Amino acid sequence: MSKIVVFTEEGFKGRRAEFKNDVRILENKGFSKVIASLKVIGAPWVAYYDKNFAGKQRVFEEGEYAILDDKGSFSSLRIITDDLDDPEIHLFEHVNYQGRSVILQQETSLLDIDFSDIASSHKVKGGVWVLYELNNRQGAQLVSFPGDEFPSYFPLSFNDVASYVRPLLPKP
Ligand SMILES: [Ca+2]
Repeated sequence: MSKIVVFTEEGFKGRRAEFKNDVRILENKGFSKVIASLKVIGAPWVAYYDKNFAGKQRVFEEGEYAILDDKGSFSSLRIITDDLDDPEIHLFEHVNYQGRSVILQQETSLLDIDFSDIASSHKVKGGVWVLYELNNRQGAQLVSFPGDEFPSYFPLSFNDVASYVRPLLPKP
């Protein structure tokens, strides 16, 4: 059974709660902007700075996270139950799917394909994708789901930022 266990202090200490379904408003559970460590069992989750799956975000795959860079920041939690097979994302140089484009089906450094700090819109044809501000899975993240179409990164404060992308992979 997939779940996330959250704690109000680093090192899995403090108050604790377990969730098996999306939590749109952590405040209602008494855990708004207090999560300091967490454990993920099974399916991956996305944690968001704002309620209702908005604002800055970070993906957590199965594992234990004793210390969080984003300690005390999260306001909502979303479990990823989407089909992770056949990942494919189309990135575009300009907003509204204009300009140069690339089609990606696997983890890619955008520096290697001369597309770093360029993307302004995208369409996800399959899988769940994580876009990163910096190379090698570093910096701010943007998580996008199957069928998502983002015509502009400006509202997301992610324009001409992405340097690295990867699909989440299904468990063997
Ligand atoms: Ca651009």
